[in-house]
Amino acid sequence: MNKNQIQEFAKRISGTQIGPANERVKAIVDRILLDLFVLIDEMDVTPEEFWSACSYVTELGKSNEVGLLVPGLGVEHFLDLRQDEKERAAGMDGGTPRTIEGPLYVAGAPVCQGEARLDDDTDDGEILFMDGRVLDTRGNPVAGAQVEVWHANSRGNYSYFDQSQSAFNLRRTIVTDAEGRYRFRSIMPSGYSCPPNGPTQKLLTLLGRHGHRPAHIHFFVSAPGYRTLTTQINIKDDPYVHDDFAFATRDGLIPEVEHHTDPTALHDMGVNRPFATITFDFVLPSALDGVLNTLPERPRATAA
Ligand code: MBD
Ligand code: FE
Repeated sequence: MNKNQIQEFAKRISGTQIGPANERVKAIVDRILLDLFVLIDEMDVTPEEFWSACSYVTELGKSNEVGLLVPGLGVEHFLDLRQDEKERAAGMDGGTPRTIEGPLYVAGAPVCQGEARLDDDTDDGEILFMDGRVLDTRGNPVAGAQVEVWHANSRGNYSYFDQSQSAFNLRRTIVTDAEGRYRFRSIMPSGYSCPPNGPTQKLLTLLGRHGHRPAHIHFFVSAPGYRTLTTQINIKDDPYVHDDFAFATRDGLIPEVEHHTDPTALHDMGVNRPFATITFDFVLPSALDGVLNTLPERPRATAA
């Protein structure tokens, strides 16, 4: 088709307004339609292809997998890259790298002072002790910071979404002590994989891609006067650590993991089987005008 003809029709749709519009929504929808028309025309999308895409979007929504396809197509990481750039432009620097939240956070986890046990003692995965500090960009401890942590079990499943787990299993909010320290006992997570029969994996397969994430642990780290950090650490030995379907692995987010089997070490930690340790400090930049210092609003599950 002639480009002008496409533009004329897009303009006609935009011009059917009979009352006040939300100008932002209107501008975005106008642009999406124009780009869609051009794409359909240039790629000669057939009606069958078009309607199968509509069914796909319907299925994606019905399966509640929109929040899974978004990271799978790299869009959530793209939002991170833009946020990084905005912060750089505003003069915010330093701090632990951010990486995507993903779709599996649940608000309302128990709040613990300084330390917590995350697992409910039903998972026989490797015992994990993780500790560290929350620091400002000059290396001073941040006392009273909230470290919200959530991760999968040894089968790669998250409590709440996996109804077979107890409420808030592997989810806690830990408040740092006077030295900015947090620590927890848990079990080593396994990597997550997209539901094999769901719409996200269906599209990934059509793209010749896998739907696996390396084992990882999520965090929101916040304190008054600091920019809230959304991040994850990745488990170093995981085969997918540099092949994440969600593109969330970043330099600086792959700490060393030490595995301990020595009987004295087991005794000292009060455990009866081998365990792993990870130490990781979170560095928070000070809040700064002109950037988003809080979590972006998005729909999130909440449990009591
Ligand atoms: C996850 O655990 C996750 O963190 C992301 C981003 C997507 C799917 C599952
Ligand atoms: Fe995750």
